[in-house]
Amino acid sequence: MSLKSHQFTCMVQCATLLVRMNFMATKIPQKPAAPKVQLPEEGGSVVLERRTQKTKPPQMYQVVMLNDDYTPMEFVVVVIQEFFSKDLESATQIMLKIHLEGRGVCGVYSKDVAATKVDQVQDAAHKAGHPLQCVSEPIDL
Ligand code: TYC
Repeated sequence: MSLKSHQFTCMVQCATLLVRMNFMATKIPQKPAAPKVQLPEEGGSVVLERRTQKTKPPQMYQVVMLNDDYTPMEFVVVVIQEFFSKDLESATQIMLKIHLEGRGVCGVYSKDVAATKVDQVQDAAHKAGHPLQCVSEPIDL
């Protein structure tokens, strides 16, 4: 049985791949060497040394609901249940805290989600004719 040239090429490529895979699997991973700082006298421009990038967790935002004298307690409880996924008991506790202390945290989210929650609450309150207000505030992690 004679091998056609493309069959032979294919076999060589396959073997090369296997050798490379074996090499990659057995080689101990090493940190790439940091590039050297090039001084102005040598090349005329300064190249900064590469730093390992540290990724920070994203800034989170708490959605705070504010008390007022007019919005009915029942409406606030429904809003907290609806938009902040709380059960009746937790929603009632949050509403009472707001009523007694002036403000209360309904949930913690990423910036965009927190902004959406604020919009949803304001929209529902406006449509129902209540002055209920809520704001989003960045929190320290
Ligand atoms: N203070 C309101 C009342 O007595 C109830 C209320 C609670 C309003 C929480 C707003 O975010 C609020 N009807």
